[in-house]
Amino acid sequence: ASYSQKTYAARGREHTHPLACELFATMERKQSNLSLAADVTTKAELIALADRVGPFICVLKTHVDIISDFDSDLVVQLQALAAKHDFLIFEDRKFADIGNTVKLQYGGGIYRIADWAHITNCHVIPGEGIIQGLAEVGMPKNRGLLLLAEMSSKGMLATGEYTARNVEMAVDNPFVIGFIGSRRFTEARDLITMTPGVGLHASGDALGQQYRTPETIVAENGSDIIIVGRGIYGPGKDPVAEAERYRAAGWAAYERRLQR
Ligand code: 5IU
Repeated sequence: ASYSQKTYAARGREHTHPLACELFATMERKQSNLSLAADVTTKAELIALADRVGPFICVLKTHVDIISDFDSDLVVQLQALAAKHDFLIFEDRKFADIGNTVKLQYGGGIYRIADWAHITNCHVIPGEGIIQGLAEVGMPKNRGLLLLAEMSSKGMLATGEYTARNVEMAVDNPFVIGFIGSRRFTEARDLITMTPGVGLHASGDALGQQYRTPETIVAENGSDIIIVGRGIYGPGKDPVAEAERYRAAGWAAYERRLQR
């Protein structure tokens, strides 16, 4: 059977990457395939949002370089919230340089991403060396990498042959746990797809974002995790109510997929 026809629980039991096992187990425990894209710009806002929405998500997706008052205490607090609410942390760093440089960016600098982010991601524009460089830092720490096989924005250039090369590189490298993209890409091994650009509220924004529903993404396309940002915390929203609504919608779409 296709991996998209299997339960998250079964995939977690059978997976060869310990981080993927942990992620699937979390999803099953919380009945959640929802990731929050927390694009807020202060430490206090990020901590407050993660604490309120934490109970409903399997993954907290961060952009630490947009936090105006970032410090190492933020990371300590995020890790405590990850333990309290049972979620993983995904720093959406989108590395894109040569292997040697990304090693330095991932392991060091102000952010020391590899020390706290369970998951990060990269573009494969530089070729396979980027994955090798990140793996040298991340593998010993039991981290996992997603390749940016597609993007959600209008006119994005990651299509066709480029997407196919992402899939080949992912299949070949044990540090890679999956993709950012809109669908399930391969049955060669159990790679996880996470999809941004998910919304029940709008069709897009003024800067090229495009939204599709959890039903399309999870039930029809076979993606595993929906990533939702402004649909949860945007202007006038109640983040707790919206997080529960998206959790329920994502999980219902997963249950419909199992019955297809
Ligand atoms: N994001 C995308 N599209 C992509 C990738 C990442 O939207 O292709 I790769 C990020 C940007 C933002 C979040 O952090 O996902 C989506 O937020 P909204 O749900 O608020 O649009």
